[in-house]
Parts: sequence; structure tokens; C-alpha cells
Amino acid sequence: MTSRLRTGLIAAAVLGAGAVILAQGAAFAAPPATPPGHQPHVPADSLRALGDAVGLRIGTAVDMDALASNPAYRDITANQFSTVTAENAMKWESVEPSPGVYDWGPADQLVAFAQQNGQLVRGHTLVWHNQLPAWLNAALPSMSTEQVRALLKKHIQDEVGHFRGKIWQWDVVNEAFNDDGTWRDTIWLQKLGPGYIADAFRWAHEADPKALLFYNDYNIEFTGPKSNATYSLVQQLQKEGVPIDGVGFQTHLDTQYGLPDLKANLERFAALGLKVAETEVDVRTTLPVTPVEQTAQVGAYVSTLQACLAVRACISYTIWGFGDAYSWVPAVFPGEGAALIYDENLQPKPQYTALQDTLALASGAPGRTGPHR
Ligand code: 9MR
Repeated sequence: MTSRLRTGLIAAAVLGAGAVILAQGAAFAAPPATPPGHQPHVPADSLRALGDAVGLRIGTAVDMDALASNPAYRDITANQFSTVTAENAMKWESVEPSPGVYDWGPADQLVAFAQQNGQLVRGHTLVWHNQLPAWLNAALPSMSTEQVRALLKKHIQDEVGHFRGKIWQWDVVNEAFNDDGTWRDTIWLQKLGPGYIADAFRWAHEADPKALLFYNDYNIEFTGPKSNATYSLVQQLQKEGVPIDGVGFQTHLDTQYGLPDLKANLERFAALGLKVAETEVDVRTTLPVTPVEQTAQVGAYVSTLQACLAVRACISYTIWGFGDAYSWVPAVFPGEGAALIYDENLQPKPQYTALQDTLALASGAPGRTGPHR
């Protein structure tokens, strides 16, 4: 089957599945009146206002340069979203450019912006193999296990401590598995063994006992070895009494690879007593975008949002930026892009309208009334 044909079939399947879920939701009583927005000026048809009505936080990753320089970007960030994630500003290379010298500036600006606009902050990310400072990459290989342990603990506790009380969800550990479910061979695994994950959660919890602590990864939306490995990890952590609160499903999708069985996957993690969240949603396709591909993109946005709406433990739906001009995709997947919900000129695309409609239609869905969790 050609990939184009496959895309079309997927789109049709998604739209069909959507109709079923919406029909189920419509059978339930209308929710109480929408709680007042956090800001008087939030438009009633904004994603955040529509999300408020169904108790779901709608989020975006934020590019701090765009936030500082582009008023339209700033307005959309404030008006459309009720939670924000630092796309890069809280990563280790951003916050500790030289050993022991912290630069909290951009991350603090994001937290201040969020507070001004009644938004909650997802902290991203404390332990990762990417975007480590150059000085750290150079130093790590010759460090002893004890030194690496002490350094990682200090990083986590300094950062979580700096933002104590201001972060809703922390991505404590990011992308620890390979797609086949084996441990990713990171410097943390090499130096500390897999126990670094439990330690990271314990250290983060000590520094901010109220923050929700998440494990976050991609390609765990699909049932399979990676999702199963994550499930086993979480069960093991729970057995050991490690303070883990949730799992973040990044949800970076591509129209040519079909759709994940996300709802079932969210449900099985939720059944462990965890929160779940979609943390980095985007849906890329080959450029230029054909009508069929755009239909598939719309379908994927709708189905990922419906999966979250259908699972009570799913507390936020975050897209990885909103304007195509700022997306990470074209630099990493040459020839692909258009993954977000606003175009290069920050005009809303059909993907945006589809999210609006999906939220509006979800008002009668079970468990989707009342205040945010
Ligand atoms: O969007 C981020 C991009 O600006 C950075 O250059 C890139 C570096 O690896 O990281 C991107 O964000 C990633 C996120 O932190 C973790 N999941 C995958 C995201 C896309 O690569």
C-alpha cells in the first residue's frame, strides 16, 4: 500500500472513531456552567476556555525568543493555553552554562508569564541524555560513580528547589528507553545503572514534595515493547515506594506511520493509580501538504485529544509549540513539517478548529466536568 493511500485510510478511520466517542459523550447531561476563566480577556472559544469547561488543561511548549520578540506569539500563548512547558529554557544546558553558574533568567520569565496569565507550568526536563552543557559532556566520562551521583543529585535538587512551589508537573526522567524496550545506553545508565531513575524521583520529591513527578517518553503511545518496558518500570518504582505520580506520552506523530492505540495505553497506566498526560503532541507530514495529508493531521489531533478526554486521569494535553515557523520538525526530518496547529504566519489551521470543536463537543463526556485537577 502506498503511504498516501495508507494516510487516507487512517484519516477516514480516525474520523469514524471520533464520531463514536462524540456520540457517547452527547448522551450525558450537560456540565455545570463553565467556571470563570483565569483572566477576564480569555476568549470564550479559546482552547483554554473550552478546556476549562471539561476540566482539562490545554498546553503548549514555549520558545522564549519568540515570546520576547513576537507580540502575536505572546497573545496566542496567553489566550489559548492554560499550561505552558519550557521548550528548552529549563534543560540542563540552559540553566547551568558553566559549572556551578546558574542562569535561571529565561525559565524565570516563563514562570512569571504563566503566573500573570493564570497558567500552570510543566517543568521539562531534569534527567536526559540530550542538551547537557558542553562542560558536563566533557567531564562526565572521567568521573567516578560517586561523583556523577552527587552531581546529578545537586542538579535535580538545585533546579527543583529553585522553582519550588511553582511547577505543576516535572518531567523528572526523559526518554530512558530504546524503541525495543531495552535501556537507552546513556551516560547516566553507564555510570549509575538503572537505579538512577528511582534516585532522580526521590531527589526531586525531597526538593518539592508538592510537584507531580512524571516519567516522559516518545513512542510509548503505541502498544509494544517500549510502552511495555515503561509500564514495567513504573510498576517496579511503585513497588519500591518511589514517588512517581505520572507518565507523559510525548505523542510526536507522523501521518505516514498511522495512529497509536493511545486511549487503551493511557487507561492501563491510569489503572496503576497514575496521572497521565500528553506532553508534546505534534503531527508532521511530508511537504507540501496535500488535502489528504491535512485530513490525516486533523484526524490525528482529534483522536489524540479524544483519548485524553476519555481518560479521567489524563490531566493535560500539551502541543509541542503552536506555530509551524517555530517547530523542531523541519530541522530533524528534512522534507517534513506543518506539524502544528497555526501556520507559518500564526494563522489558525483546520487542526486548531478541530481541537476547538472536539473540546466543545466533549462537554457532556463522563468525568469531564468541574474544576481542574
Ligand atoms: O523542541 C526542542 C528543540 O528546540 C531542541 O533543539 C531539541 C534538542 O534535542 O529538543 C526539542 O524538544 C524535544 C523535547 O525536549 C524532548 N522530546 C523530543 C522533543 C523534540 O525533539
